[in-house]
Amino acid sequence: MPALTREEIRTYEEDGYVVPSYRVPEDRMAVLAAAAEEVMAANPGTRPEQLPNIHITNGAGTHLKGHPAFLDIALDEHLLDLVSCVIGDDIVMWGCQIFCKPGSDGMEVPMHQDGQYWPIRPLATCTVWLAIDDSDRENGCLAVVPGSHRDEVHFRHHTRTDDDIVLNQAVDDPRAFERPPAFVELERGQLSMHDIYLIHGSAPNSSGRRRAGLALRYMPTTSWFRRDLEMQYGGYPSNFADRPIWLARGRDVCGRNDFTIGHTA
Ligand SMILES: O=C(O)CCC(=O)C(=O)O
Repeated sequence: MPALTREEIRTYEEDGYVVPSYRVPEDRMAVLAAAAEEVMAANPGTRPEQLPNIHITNGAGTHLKGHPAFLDIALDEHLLDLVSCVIGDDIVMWGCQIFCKPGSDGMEVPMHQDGQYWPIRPLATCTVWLAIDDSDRENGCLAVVPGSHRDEVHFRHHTRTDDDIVLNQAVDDPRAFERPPAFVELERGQLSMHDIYLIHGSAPNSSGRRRAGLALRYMPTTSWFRRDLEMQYGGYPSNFADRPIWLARGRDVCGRNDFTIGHTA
């Protein structure tokens, strides 16, 4: 059973992220890579860095066409074993997004924190970021500020107006950058896990090589996915009202999460 070692759990708690030794097997990665190609081809009007909800195939809560391979990996028992080491055994899977930066023109993701536009109370989520392509500094791998999650605060963000960014919110509080960023270089099939309060982002893709990754979002069921909250994501309002969420493991501890909405075609 792959699960995090005690050392890996300590790293996650202290730094806000960890790269576990576990890798998703190559046969599984080949299926995901092919599914990613299909999703990008099926959604030609959307930048490949901006493909949320691609695990949803019935259209509920999303305007994009998804693929069932992403729901399979999002509910994969090996990944849930890893996630349970940091958020416990009662787990909601609520999101799955491709961030694919094409070679040469892949866009920057400004350094940011996610919690400000997610309708989860209390705020809690572990993101698993799975490398579909090798991901390194040249092609714009994930960058994180280690330890920036520790006080569970949201640092000041400002709105950027450039066209070629994935998200228009950027942290601009100098205290947030007291520690230098770490670059999370991964080979295809490797993954990182990070906390909801961690500052993270990524540079544009300056290489000729594509950099595709899959972000999978998990919250403990002690939190409530608040469908009634209208959030602002990247500058535009996001409606989470119809979004299906999955009880991936255990039971709904807070007793307020709705696992029926969005699950019918
Ligand atoms: O893939 C990236 O470069 C950014 C990912 C990200 O912002 C996230 O997982 O929340």
